[in-house]
Amino acid sequence: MEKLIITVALVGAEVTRQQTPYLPLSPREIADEAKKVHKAGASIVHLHMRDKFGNPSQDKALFAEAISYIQTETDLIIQVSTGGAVGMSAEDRVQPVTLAPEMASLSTGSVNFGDEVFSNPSPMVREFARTCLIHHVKPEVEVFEAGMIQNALTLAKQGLLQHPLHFNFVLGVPGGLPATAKNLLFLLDLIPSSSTWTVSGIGRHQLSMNTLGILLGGHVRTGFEDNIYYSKGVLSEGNTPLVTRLVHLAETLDRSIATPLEARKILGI
Ligand code: KMH
Ligand code: ZN
Repeated sequence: MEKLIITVALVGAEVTRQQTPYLPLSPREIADEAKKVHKAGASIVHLHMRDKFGNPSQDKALFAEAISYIQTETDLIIQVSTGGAVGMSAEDRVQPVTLAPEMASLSTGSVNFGDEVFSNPSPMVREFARTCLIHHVKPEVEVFEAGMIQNALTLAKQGLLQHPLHFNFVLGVPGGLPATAKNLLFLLDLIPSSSTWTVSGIGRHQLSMNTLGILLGGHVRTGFEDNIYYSKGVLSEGNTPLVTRLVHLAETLDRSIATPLEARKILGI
């Protein structure tokens, strides 16, 4: 099997300091957290930003500040979010892509998201994909529901996504596809064989989905965006313990860990 790429979604858009005091918020705090997970074995950081009140923000200046620290202090692959938070405008969401990071997330369909709707109409997704192409940014296709794979294949046919595609299966969002082994295997059957893939599990499903990713030859995403607990009722004291546990688990299961340089080769960046 290929070496394992560990992505860390350091902060997300929904988690609050009330839920965990370990959540990084400012660009400097996010960069410090990135440095720690880099040391622990991560090769990609998935970035969201927060404004000075801790609210989710797609402000390009906040991204630019965090990216500049991370690029100076590590060789991590930076993946900006184009999902932002539910209800943000398309113009806001796409802003960080224009900084030309190496990667950006790209959700290729709409999905219920708790009591809300994470809205991704096709014309908007095409526009985001076009912006990625213009800035030479590799999209990570975020799959919350099976139909989003077909939408990505349609984008590829239209020349808006380039093979080999890279998918992230985000399983266990309330309103989306549940985090089960059967669902993961079903999704794997739908992607082109040239693709790379990673898997994220929400909440208590994070560790089980990551374990399947390691065993099945995929890659894994961990981090506070998806889960703030180390074990039932016990908060993780930062993102790093989640990464360290995955490194041990992967090594126990005979998967070695990709450096950022090796991850770039695997993903064709
Ligand atoms: N915050 C969610 C509504 C992404 O980063 O691309 C969407 C999200 C996906 O986080
Ligand atoms: Zn995200």
